[in-house]
Amino acid sequence: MTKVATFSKNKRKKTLSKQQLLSDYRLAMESRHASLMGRKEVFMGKAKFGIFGDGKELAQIAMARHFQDGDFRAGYYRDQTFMFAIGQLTIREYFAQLYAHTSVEADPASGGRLMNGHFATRSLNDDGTWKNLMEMKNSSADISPTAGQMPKLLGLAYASKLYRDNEGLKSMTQFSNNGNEVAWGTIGNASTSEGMFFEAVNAAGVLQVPMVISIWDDGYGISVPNEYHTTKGSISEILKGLQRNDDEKGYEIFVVKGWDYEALDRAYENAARIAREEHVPVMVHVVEVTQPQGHSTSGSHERYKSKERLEWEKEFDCLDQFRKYLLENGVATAEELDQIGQEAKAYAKKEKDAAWQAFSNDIKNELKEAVDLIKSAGAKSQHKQVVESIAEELSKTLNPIRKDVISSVRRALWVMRTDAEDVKADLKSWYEIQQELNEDRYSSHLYSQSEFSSAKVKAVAVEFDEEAPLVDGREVLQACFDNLLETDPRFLAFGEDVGKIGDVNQAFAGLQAKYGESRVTDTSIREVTIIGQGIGAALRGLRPMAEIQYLDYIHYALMTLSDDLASLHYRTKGGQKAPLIVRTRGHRLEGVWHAGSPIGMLLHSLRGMLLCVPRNMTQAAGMYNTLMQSDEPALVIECLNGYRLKEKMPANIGEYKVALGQPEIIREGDDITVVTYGSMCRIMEEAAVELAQMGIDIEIIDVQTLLPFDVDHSIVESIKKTNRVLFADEDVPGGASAYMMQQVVEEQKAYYHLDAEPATLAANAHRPAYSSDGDYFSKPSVDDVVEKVYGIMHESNPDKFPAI
Ligand SMILES: Cc1ncc(C[n+]2csc(CCOP(=O)(O)OP(=O)(O)O)c2C)c(N)n1
Ligand SMILES: [Mg+2]
Repeated sequence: MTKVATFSKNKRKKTLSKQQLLSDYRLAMESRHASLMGRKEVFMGKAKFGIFGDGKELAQIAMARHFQDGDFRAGYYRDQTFMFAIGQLTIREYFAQLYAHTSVEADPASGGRLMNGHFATRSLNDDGTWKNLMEMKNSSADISPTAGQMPKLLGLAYASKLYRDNEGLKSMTQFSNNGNEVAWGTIGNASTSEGMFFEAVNAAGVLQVPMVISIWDDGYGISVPNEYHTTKGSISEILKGLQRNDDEKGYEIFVVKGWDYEALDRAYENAARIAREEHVPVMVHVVEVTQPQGHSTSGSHERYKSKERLEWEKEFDCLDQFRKYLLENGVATAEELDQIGQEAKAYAKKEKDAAWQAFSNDIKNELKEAVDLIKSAGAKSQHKQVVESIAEELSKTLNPIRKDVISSVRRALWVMRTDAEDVKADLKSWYEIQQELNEDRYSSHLYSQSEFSSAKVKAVAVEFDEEAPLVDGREVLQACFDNLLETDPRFLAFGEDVGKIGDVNQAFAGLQAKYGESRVTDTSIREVTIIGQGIGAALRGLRPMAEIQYLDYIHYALMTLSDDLASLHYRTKGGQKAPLIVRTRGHRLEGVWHAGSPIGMLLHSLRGMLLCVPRNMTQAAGMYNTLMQSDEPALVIECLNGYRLKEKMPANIGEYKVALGQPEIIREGDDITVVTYGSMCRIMEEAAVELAQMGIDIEIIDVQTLLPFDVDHSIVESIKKTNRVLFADEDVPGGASAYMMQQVVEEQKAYYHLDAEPATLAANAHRPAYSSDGDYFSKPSVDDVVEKVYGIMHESNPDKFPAI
């Protein structure tokens, strides 16, 4: 049965000290004033958008009281009071983020990159090494999509289970103390309608992990009331079946009112104990929560809430109820509470003003420098008047932002384009310095900039004994994974069918029996939380390999991969990392949902991750070895049709490494460069034999990784020799083949070495029809390649290569 934690008649039962109660009241008031002031800042034009935690203060203070060092939060934009309460956010930092202050000192969560109310602690030192997470209270970095926090919440809790169950991890004391850490989630009532919520909640129940999920139920999701969101209008009501009992494992579920201080404290005390000690997930449905200022600065709630509702919200504002409780129990007098309220307001204002000062001073200084430089350049310019008027106008900007400054400089330089260099030299060099600073402010840390960057991992050549046995490709992977499991206790693999049978293609065959269930593990069918399980575990120092059984099913997880994992390092400006390896298999599958080739979609949505497309299992294993030496998240797409093909077993399976971003020439030729990857490499090799008989000698380049792409610009060197190029893959036309073309023709300037139009060869725009004929008529075949290449040769020399 759902346990309803109630507290009746505002009578004080629990003995929290007067000091504690009043300090809670002060914190709640400070947070409330921060919300009230934040909204005004937006309306005054000092910030772009604001979303605040007013109405949710009391529950968050109760939750924070039971949050310990080493614990992790995964929550959403209402949690400012919680972050203040655990000491991981100051009001000044809160406002710095509202203003988008681009300094990590000012806004430690994101260096001004995230909208306000997106919280994060810094798990990493500046050099990319881990801090001791057991000496701090931790928050994963928030994302905006509703319920997007749920997948990684599961993983954060799962890590505790791993640390508790896996003997090999006991020495990792900077991440865990025997798995006693709780992962605390928060979510809005309306967001519980998302699939990710249900998937994560079910998975946590199955896995029995220490996760406490709080639902801040204010009855609305923007303007839409609960009756439109949830069957029976109550999430705890419909999830009653999760409740554990004497015979079955499950959840503890509490329902508690958001204005009931003591009930909240009791609920969270119990929740923390049950989750921490028993590793049982707990749900705390916090009802009767209000939204004093409505949803966000984008609108007002008077438009959609009834008069009665608004009146009720006024009466049951948690701060007013808390005040009543303190008065009725004689904890403080009205005057004392008024005094605290005034001090809280003054403190919030002081901190807000300091944040604004710090933010605007940085820009004002830049503005002053720019005005002076534009003016002095203008004095010597042939276009004195225009240039000086740009400076004049810039100097008068109200609440200037960086764009005002930089845009004025650029325009001044346009005007002075015909002036001598020395007239504008100082302005130009200042602008160049600013460009570098702005690159760091707005565009750094998409990938690791530390010693652990994959770019720093050097290639180690694969070696074969003379008598190297020919084995199935999957056995090469199996040997690689066996070695990783043996040598690195942080490494673990999970996914659908990965455990008992060792994945559907048996690269993990026998490894669960050898290393145990907590290292090689079956999961239920739930792609997005498989990824979340990996992100959370990686955020806590582990090296998970999360498997998506077939590439086409990655769509379920794409949002989390794109919005959360790929952007993590960037959006925290290097404050967090989740070196998750996502393993999957694709290319050359058959059928509408087994095409295995939406590579452009991945390339375009996963910037921030590495994208590896090995042509065989030997290369794949070398990439896994590289990834395990670095700290960046990666997606590795193995060739589905390659597991049973014969490869030589490497002699140095644990040591060799494939450097990322290094294409390999797999066949040399003089007539045309063919750039491809994955299973198309084999198609190209077959086509090369046919073309050779026609007197055409193709050079085949396997790019090996699409992100990064040919970091040393080696492909253009091949084109300098052949003067022709074809980019080929199994994606849609204009998909990854167009990306490769842009990289080589534009970035590497291959254009200047081409004698023929650069060409692409891709699959048809539709998904492939089923079976071998469907494949033949949908995806590029050997025949298609031969005709495409021959056509290019015909264009350049019709006499030698007459039309077929
Ligand atoms: C996936 C997604 N869809 C829509 C939005 C826009 N949006 C932002 S907040 C919100 C309402 C969320 O309501 P609830 O979960 O109850 O949280 P509350 O804001 O009420 O605390 C919506 C629809 C979003 N952020 N993400
Ligand atoms: Mg809501």
